[in-house]
Amino acid sequence: MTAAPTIQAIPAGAWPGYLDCLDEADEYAAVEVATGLLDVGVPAERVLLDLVAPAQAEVGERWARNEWSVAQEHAATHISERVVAAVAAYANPRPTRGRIVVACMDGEWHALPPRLVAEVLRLRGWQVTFLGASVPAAHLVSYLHRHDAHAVALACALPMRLPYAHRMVEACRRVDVPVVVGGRGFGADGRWARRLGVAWAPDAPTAADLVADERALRRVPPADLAHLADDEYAGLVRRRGELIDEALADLRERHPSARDYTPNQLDSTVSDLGHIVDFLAAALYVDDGTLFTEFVDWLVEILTSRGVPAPVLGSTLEHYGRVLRDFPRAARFLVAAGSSVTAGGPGVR
Ligand code: B12
Repeated sequence: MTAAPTIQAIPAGAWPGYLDCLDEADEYAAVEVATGLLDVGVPAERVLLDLVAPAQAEVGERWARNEWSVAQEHAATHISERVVAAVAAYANPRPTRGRIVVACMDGEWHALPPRLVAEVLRLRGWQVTFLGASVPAAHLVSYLHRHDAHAVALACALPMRLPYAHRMVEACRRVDVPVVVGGRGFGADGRWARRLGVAWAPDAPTAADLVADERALRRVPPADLAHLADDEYAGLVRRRGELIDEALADLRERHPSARDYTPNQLDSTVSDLGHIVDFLAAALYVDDGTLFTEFVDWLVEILTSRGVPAPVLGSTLEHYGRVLRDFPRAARFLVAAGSSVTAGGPGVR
């Protein structure tokens, strides 16, 4: 008897075909591409990590370039969720190891990345409980009290959620369950996880290796947050609403066209002004101005692709700098990010 052929990697042709399925919102064809790969022997883990994950990153790029609407992004993400479910059902592994609880930080709605991690852990024999998006810390802890978990894997896709991430990590520690974190929110090299004193994995396979080594999971240097004693983070968070209102008034004053914004434009503007405060607060929390500059560079690209000129953002950063002059760290971060805007930012053409 000859064994079925086993292809270890995704064939080059599968990728554009799969993206076309997402583009055309054809969930049946997308599921067929994925299960077709499983049929020819591609391991389920490869389908999840080398097909679904990079396709989602491409979805994000298309949205960022304003080529795809929010609706197209939502449709594509829904299809990816269907594909993940189909791959999981096809592989159908039985647990042989302890329980890992996988959850998103409070306020974090990017549930698909940790879902991929959850499925990889499952494929490697763990019994996984996936709690999904935005899990409040208190609820996570009471869940951990009731279920004996070997470890918790916490996801954060947006750096602005890092202060919440820290609270959740601390809450898990109080019930003595080791934690591994992951997702784009911790920085490409995980440097903000190190600042928060928690084990970090860049990807699902590394997370799987880490949870299998409980000592490594617990052997992490403690959090390094002495800078929080200056109260800048807490002060900024307390003034969040007032800061956004004032920044909007300043914007209307300096750029009269902003007075005629449609309700949708106004919504996006208020949301952007809030994100500026939230990312600045997160940068203060981990005491790293590059967190804020990276966010501002990203925002310049988003706004430019939607026809909003970068100087509008520059003047808002100057405004925040003026009203936050008693916050020396914040003022420094704002100046650094402002110079990046003036210089054109890395992605601005
Ligand atoms: C789909 C999507 C959404 C969906 C999420 C739905 C869902 N069910 O997940 C929705 C519509 C909710 C959404 C909302 C928003 N999103 Co969004 N989203 C995305 C998108 C396109 C795909 C996410 C994804 O599935 N990625 C695929 C995974 C596999 O990639 P990954 O993160 O690299 O994951 C790997 C590792 O990081 C690691 N990992 C990931 N998580 C974890 C967890 C653990 C525990 C471990 C160990 C490892 C680990 O392992 C993974 C596999 O190896 C990304 C683009 C992108 N590049 O990711 C934007 C993106 C993350 N979103 C973005 C933004 C800005 C937002 C919004 C703020 C938009 C808005 N204005 O409202 C909101 C914020 C909502 C919130 N509060 O959480 C930006 C973030 C930019 C930034 N500066 O931080 C991105 C990058 C888009 C872009 N190109 O600009 N989004």
